[in-house]
Amino acid sequence: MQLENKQLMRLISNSNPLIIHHWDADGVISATTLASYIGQGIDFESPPFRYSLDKNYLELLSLRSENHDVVIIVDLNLPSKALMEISVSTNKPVISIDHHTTNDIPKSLSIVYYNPAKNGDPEGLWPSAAHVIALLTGTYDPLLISTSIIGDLDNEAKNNRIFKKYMDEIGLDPENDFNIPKECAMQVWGAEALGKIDIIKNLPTVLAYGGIDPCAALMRDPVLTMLKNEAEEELSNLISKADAQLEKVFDYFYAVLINGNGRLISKISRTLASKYPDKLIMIGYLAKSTNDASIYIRTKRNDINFSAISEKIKKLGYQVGGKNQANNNVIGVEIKPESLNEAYNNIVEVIKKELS
Ligand SMILES: [Mn+2]
Repeated sequence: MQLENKQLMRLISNSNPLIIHHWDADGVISATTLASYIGQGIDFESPPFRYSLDKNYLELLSLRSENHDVVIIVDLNLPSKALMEISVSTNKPVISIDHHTTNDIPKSLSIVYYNPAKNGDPEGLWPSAAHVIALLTGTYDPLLISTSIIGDLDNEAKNNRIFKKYMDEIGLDPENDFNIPKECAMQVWGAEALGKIDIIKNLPTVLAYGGIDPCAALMRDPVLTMLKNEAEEELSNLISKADAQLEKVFDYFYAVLINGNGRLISKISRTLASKYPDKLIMIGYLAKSTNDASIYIRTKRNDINFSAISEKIKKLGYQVGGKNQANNNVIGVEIKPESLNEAYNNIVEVIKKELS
């Protein structure tokens, strides 16, 4: 079910939700922004770095949602099947607020779906889910929303006009003061990179109800700082390694398969796609800390039919997500760790075919 903004806000303002958020900076800030608007007493949950929810997690959600009247899911880009499963197992209506490109729109009456970017976002008008929520609620911390945009876009945020607008609002220069929200985003990123879901889940409570400037709170947290430093060190090693092992598959299509401890594939793929703006980069990666395997396909080129590639990978039965923005085209595929090699080879073939 898709509601108008006003109807949606009437529903949300009077609700007492369990908020399930993505485990990245945008997800944490989306949950924080929504909670600050609704008020006290909200509980937060974030799935352990998985988009497919198993029976145990659905049971946990059912317990966690007992004292709530609705489940609100932010920035998670869950398949409609997973949204249905949550609604069925919690016996609660589900609201999903998102900004990812998708054609998997839930049809059920028990699910309210709000996603202004579902058909794509070529102009970058919906750079973060937290921005979508800020527009809905009208109350937000502009530094936090700037942080959410950097969380999703990284350095590309500098060219995003929505990001510039928020920086403007606090009197910060989008270029010269970029590091202020960037550092803030990196504090969340460290915990995400090292698979610390319990720390991540606790952040919206601290940020929404902690009573001090939220970015200052993130910067001051010594555990977050330690995790960030550790993750940054591993990241720079892995980027060099991936770069050195990157192999030409076909024309401008390059790929590499590597592994490491941290959940670092997104930043590795982003760095290499920026370093080689005229190439299509595919990275297969196993993160040992959470035993997650994934494949990221990324390019700054805008002349490749990414939705066609994405559809073909889906047809092979893989869990596919992604974004199609100008200069930020990405497909993320979740793989069972034991099938990473096989999936890597299959997807290389799909892309090769599509490009030739
Ligand atoms: Mn996001």
